[in-house]
Amino acid sequence: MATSKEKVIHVAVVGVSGLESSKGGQPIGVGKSTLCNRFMRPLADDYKPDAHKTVVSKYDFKNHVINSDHFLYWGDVTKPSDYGDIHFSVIEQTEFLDDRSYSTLEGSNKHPYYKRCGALKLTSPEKLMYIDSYHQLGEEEGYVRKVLPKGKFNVDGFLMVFDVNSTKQGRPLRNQLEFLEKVYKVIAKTKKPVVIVGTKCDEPDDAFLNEARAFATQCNTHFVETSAHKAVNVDLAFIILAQLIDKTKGTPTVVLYTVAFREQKEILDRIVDGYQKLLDTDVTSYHTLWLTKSKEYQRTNQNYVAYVKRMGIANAKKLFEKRRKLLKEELFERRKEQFLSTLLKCLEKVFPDVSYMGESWEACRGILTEQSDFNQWFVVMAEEWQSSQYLETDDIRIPYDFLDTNTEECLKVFEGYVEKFMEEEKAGENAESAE
Ligand SMILES: Nc1nc2c(ncn2[C@@H]2O[C@H](COP(=O)(O)OP(=O)(O)OP(=O)(O)O)[C@@H](O)[C@H]2O)c(=O)[nH]1
Ligand SMILES: [Mg+2]
Repeated sequence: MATSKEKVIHVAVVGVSGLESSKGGQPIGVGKSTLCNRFMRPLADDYKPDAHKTVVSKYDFKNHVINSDHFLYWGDVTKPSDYGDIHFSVIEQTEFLDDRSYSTLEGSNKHPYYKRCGALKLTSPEKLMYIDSYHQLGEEEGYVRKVLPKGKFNVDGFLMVFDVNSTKQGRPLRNQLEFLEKVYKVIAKTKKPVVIVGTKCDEPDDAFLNEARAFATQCNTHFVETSAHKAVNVDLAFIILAQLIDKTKGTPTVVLYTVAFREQKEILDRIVDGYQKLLDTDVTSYHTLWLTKSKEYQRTNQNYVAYVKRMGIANAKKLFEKRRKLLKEELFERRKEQFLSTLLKCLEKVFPDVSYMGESWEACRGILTEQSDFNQWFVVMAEEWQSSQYLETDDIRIPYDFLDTNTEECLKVFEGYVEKFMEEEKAGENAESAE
């Protein structure tokens, strides 16, 4: 949080929206909200890429979050940089459409959207910080209530979004370019710095990318390739703008997407590796419970905390459950081998001569149950052997129901024993006749 003396950089994020979005293609947003979302609330569990709809009801449009304006107040955030902390306050210029008529809703500012994008002094008394549109609009309760300070926002600079992904939007490049050129003319008059931000660079279209670069050159400014989905270069775009606004914050240095992506990936790989190692060493029984462990890790383990930050709690749980499943499978396998080995020993001991074993495995089973030393080889349990605590003991006696659930393997042991016995007997006879 900035103190009253520290400078706050007020950023307006602009780009195609509303009716412009649907020109010549599907009305899919260019990524303004996701860029803001990743920047303001970067944690994996706070990143909601598909929860920022701008087609709303007249009723929701009046909600304090939208407040009948075509801009959203995303709140304030402090980011570290090589030149110290930088404080940001961010708004997104957008255009809300009526969910019935698909026409632009009538807001407080009556200018066309491209002109509104260049507005420097925004006012909206009691406007609330926006988080997401799915639940916040209907039920503000449960959401942090932060009011736009004094109901005013004075823009220091602009991030102009250029969507470089063509496949999903189906919107011709020309339409986006024409719109941005119109916006740029308005912004240029304000004399405020602007940075062109390539969005969705994780799925770029080369023609769009080249055009976006050329457009930035034409605007005589920097072009930053970002991906909100992959959390690449998002902070950098805002920091470069801050450096253009406040010269004490250093010289802007653009980092290529490929370089930034590689760095991110290396960090992510280390984080995933750290959490996996934690699970491998710390979770040694499949009875370990996620609820207990996740609470403990949250308090005490940096690897876990870092993993949840980047990958989210659901993925952390998924890896944890995968580890438990593996442990369970390994234990089953180990115990199965032990029981089959006990079965072989049992057959050798109880039937030194196979002619007493019965004609079939089924018959042999019957005979085994009648043996006086049955309990030396078998254990009868109330619950199924797979769900039994018995699996985690050192007892290598065979759970009796194991013979039912693993008939095939038991049959193999039985047949193998008979075969070996016959072979040995034959070998003995041959040796005798040779003498
Ligand atoms: N591949 C990819 N898709 C993205 C990225 N960021 C956003 N999208 C997708 O683009 C769509 C629109 O994103 P928004 O951020 O809502 O777009 P917007 O510019 O705010 O849209 P409006 O405010 O309605 O004009 C969503 O379906 C996102 O999932 C990204 O980094 N990579
Ligand atoms: Mg939006």
